[in-house]
Amino acid sequence: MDINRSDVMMEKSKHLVSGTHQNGFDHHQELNGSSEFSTSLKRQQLVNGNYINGHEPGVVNGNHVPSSTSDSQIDETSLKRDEVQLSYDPKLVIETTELTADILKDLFDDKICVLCVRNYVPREVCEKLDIFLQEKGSEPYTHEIRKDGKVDLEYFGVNRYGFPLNSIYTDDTGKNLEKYLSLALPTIRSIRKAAAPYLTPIDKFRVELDEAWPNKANVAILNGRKTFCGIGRIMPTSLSELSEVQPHFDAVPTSCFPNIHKQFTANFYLNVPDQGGELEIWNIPPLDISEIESFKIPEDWRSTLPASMKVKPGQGDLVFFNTRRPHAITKFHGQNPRVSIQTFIGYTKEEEIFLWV
Ligand SMILES: O=C(O)CCC(=O)C(=O)O
Ligand SMILES: [Fe+2]
Repeated sequence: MDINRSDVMMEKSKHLVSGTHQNGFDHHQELNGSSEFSTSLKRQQLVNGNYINGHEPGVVNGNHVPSSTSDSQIDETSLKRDEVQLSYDPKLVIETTELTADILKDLFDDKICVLCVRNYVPREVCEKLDIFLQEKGSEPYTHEIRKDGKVDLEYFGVNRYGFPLNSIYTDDTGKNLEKYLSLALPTIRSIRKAAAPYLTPIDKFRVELDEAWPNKANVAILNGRKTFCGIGRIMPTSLSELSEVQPHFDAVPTSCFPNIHKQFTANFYLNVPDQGGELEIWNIPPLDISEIESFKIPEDWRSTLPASMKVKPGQGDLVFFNTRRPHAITKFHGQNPRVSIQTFIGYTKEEEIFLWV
């Protein structure tokens, strides 16, 4: 595994906490001391992606140690590696090679913040779909912003292939809903055709989730019809700053899915920029369903939040997290745009899963 492509780092300038563990950390260097932290770090270290669960990359067995945020050691886990301060609990960002019920449950219970499966999508599939999506995906993919009880759709430098559910939020004629439902399966099939003879990342994910999860795990149903999942997201380099400035959260209105209890997202990265383009996420409790529809993002939300965690996705990686935690994408440079396929995942109190976008 390439060292740079899987960086998980703390936002540089933000708090260097208590300092109990300010060991100079090198990925080939064992942490000294016998604290619980150093043990868990050896097991699950994701810093720079070199050691995961104590194994060399490529031979990770996918076992994960069920984690708990209640014994969070965030205040004790400040590490200094080069110029970067790392001060988060490494158990919050987990890599696995396999989607198992246990690891999914830890994510759904918010015991972990980010779940990654490196190289989930084979390179051939990334390349085929990257070409397809860059050619076809030119519509703006706007994001819903709640203002004074109303929803606005704003552009943050993401283009799309596929018609998303949020297009219905600002339309009360019903036309966009009909368009959304009638395009859902044809769009899924057009991406399937572009990836043939391989599986699309979403098809693989759907099957694996269904097999791993003990309860229902399927595409969502809206008005008795199957929804869309697996939208193409194309982010041109020149606009990448727009996604960084203001963190956001994603929360589908409960009027669409009355049973939704939590919302997650799965991103499959097909093309990634050389520098930047990290997923930045804040480990604060996900916004609650009861407050979410009236929650207004503060003007400078970023400055009110604690230090963030950053995960640098590599081509082919799957990154899975709770969308009701604030998150952003850092600006990027280099020749490659940032191209991904994404789906939301709803989770009910009955622990059923449904996908849509
Ligand atoms: O592209 C990413 O890394 C994250 C996209 C995002 O905001 C989401 O999936 O909710
Ligand atoms: Fe998001």
